[in-house]
Amino acid sequence: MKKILTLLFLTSFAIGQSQGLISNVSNRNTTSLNGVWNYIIDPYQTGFYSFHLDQYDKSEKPAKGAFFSNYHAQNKQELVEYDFDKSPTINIPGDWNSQVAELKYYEGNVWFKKSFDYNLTANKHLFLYLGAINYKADVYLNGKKLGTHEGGFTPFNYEVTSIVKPTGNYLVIKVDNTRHKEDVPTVNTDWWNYGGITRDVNLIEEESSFVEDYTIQLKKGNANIISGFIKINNLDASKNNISISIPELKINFKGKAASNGILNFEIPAKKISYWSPENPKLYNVTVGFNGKKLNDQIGFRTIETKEDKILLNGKEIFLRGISIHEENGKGGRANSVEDALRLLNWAKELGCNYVRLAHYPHNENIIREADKMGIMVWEEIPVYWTVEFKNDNTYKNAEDQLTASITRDKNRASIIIWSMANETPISDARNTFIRNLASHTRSLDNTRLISAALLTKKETIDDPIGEVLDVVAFNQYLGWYGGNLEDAEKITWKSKYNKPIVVSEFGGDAKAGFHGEKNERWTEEYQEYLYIQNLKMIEKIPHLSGTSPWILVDFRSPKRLLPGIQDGYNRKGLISNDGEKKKAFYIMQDWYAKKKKEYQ
Ligand code: GCB
Repeated sequence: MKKILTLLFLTSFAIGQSQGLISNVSNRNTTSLNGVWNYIIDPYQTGFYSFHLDQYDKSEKPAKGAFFSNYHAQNKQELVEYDFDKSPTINIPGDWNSQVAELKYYEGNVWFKKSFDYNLTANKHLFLYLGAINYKADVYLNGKKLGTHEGGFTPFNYEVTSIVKPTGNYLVIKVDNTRHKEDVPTVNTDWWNYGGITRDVNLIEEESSFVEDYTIQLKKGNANIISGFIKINNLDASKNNISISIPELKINFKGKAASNGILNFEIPAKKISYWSPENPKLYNVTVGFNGKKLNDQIGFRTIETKEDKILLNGKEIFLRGISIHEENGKGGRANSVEDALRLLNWAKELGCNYVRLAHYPHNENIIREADKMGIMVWEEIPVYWTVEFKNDNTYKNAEDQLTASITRDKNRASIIIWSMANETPISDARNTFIRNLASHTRSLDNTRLISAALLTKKETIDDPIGEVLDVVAFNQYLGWYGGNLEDAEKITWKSKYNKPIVVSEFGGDAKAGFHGEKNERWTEEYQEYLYIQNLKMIEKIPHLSGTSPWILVDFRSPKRLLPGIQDGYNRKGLISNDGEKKKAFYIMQDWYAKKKKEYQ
């Protein structure tokens, strides 16, 4: 009987397809699969293709040589040329480059395996949730393919209800971080291509009909209405009772989902204590459905632009920001709450009320911590430099990454800006690509601002994309890639747009502890002088509404090769990767203290 049931399940669930993304995972009933996993380095993809290059997972009965079969020799005579259980181990989450010396520069295929037991209660459903894998993942549970996912910084999930067993499960993931021109990002980036399962792996247990996702935010243009949607996965019409409660606001809303599983709602609210850097108020919000409650901690605030000003809760603000890469200071990817606090506390010390999380969606921990600390966030997708703007698949890939980031983070008050791209060269194809991303973003979330970090020519902001942006941001490197620092005060900027302007990058390299004259490149004094002069120029930029210098901490980049100075690091950090503050840190700190007073 059990066997028949299993078979029925197998046919009634789509295997190999990623389901709708489940949000708010940290507040759900999860079992972590983090920890020690076995890995096999497979540069020739021996576990994926036969010797005549037939892809094993395309055949009905995969060969035992297919690594996802996790096959073990049955007797002393049998030929099997791999064994996960005798292979080395690695910590997950974690990139392979910083954990295994021989993989420091490796770009290619690595297989990972985790064994686990799981007792799934009858009638419950189980999902495998992967926080991020860089770049391409082929995922298999107990030898069955769940799917393939591309994009190194966004989460995805698969239903595994029909596949999981009480004991002896084996989850196998092939990770490939080979760079390709058509990918997002493309082959050329100024950051390390960390490979691996870089974020948390969780099993999520749910009822058969459950709250998959929701938006609970202030309605655009109305600070006294909380609106959004609740999306039920696998709606069971006999249990269609949804509730939203926010006890502190005396909200106790009840409603029903339409037959497509979606409830759209608007709830009037009084006396909301609005979220801001000075008051990072988060409300306990509970979504109830089918006898289960899902909690969240949500802040409410408005963010809008009026002519050339950015208004938070109706009041003009200046974004005192800093750009941040997702690195942990130990030469690897950041992921933990501890990593997030280290970075955000430095930003706070610098006097920031805002961070630009460059150049891809960072882990959810840092966004949640920013929510709690009252730090506003710019979130970006890796449409960086020269992705293939004419390629429809590349567009689809970028749009999917955007959708996943918005789905994951849309209830975080800290996020005020979705960024579409960084330093992309103007062309018709690129303009269309970014316009389409912008309208896609607005269709998913009309409450936040849209921006992109642009390039400029001759101190004039004149990029056709400016038309679709709410905030016009641009990067400039006076005194580093060109221009004379002595001229700083004389330089005047012009903008074609009467919109808020943010200088999303400026800066220069300095090796911490290396001292000299202010005109000696790579010294802390050079960087300090560069900041002093750039700020004199920046202060006069019309419509200026914020800055996010490049960058908080030195970060690894394969493009930065100068021995004794760079040694594989971009040294534009205000802080070294060992945590040492450079002189320029204090210039920026003073300037932000001044700006804070101006906008009080
Ligand atoms: C830029 C890029 C950033 C680089 C930086 C640099 O304009 O946006 O990713 O790391 O310049 O250091 O050159």
